[in-house]
Amino acid sequence: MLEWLYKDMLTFFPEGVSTYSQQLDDMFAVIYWFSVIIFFLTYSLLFIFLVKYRYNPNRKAYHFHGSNLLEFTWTLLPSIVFVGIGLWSEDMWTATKYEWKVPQPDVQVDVMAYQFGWNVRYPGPDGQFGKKDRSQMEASNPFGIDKYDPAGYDDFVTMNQFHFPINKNIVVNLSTMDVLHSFFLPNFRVKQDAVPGIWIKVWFNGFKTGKYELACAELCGSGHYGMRGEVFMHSQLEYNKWLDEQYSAIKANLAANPPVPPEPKKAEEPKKSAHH
Ligand SMILES: [Cu+2]
Repeated sequence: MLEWLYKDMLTFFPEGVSTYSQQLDDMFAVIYWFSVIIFFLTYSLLFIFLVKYRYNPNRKAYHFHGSNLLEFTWTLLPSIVFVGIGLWSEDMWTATKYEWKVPQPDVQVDVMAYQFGWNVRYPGPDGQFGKKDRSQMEASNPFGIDKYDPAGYDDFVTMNQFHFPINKNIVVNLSTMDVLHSFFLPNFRVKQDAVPGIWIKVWFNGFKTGKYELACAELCGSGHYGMRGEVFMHSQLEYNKWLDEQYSAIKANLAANPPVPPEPKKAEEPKKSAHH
């Protein structure tokens, strides 16, 4: 029952199912064991000294000016450890976080977080996202899909449900409508803040089918605890099947209600200068 007393914290991680999850876990484990060893080392020394040099009326305190060798050592050793971890993690950080390192996407979605849920937008049968226009954002159009762009007519939006194929590069363009949220996929070792007004690319490649949890990892308001989503990782075949179902529903809908292209945007009249 008190397993957690002797089990190390690493066993609390959920199963890792992305291509880079093992690498990140390895790094976490090394940092963890460094911390554990240094913690017990320093605290043992502290207690030994507390007991050994406790108050004794027959012992006189003495003063000394410090030791260069000791100070040199305790500066150099942590420096080596920290610089080492820094260099080691740099590669992984770059590979998982840098925009210019995001691999060629096989599947791309837009995700717009809000209080308290996730809108997911797929490009539709034409494989292309319609343009986005923030001025057209409203409750019924959370992404601000530009109604002047025909590429957006077939885009479809789901809520709190993600479907992806395994062994493919998934790229999520992440933003939020209101406050900061955080896109957290524990099984994939993905965590990225969503920031209003900008789009941030998140990528992962999962190798195991199943249903996984998406949680918001930023305390974003009273409903934060319920800001969850489900990520379904399918085989390519199953994924295609799901996609085909969505596509045929969209095509049927578009055929029944053909979109009326709106009047083209009027060129804005040049504003008259208010001062002279
Ligand atoms: Cu949130």
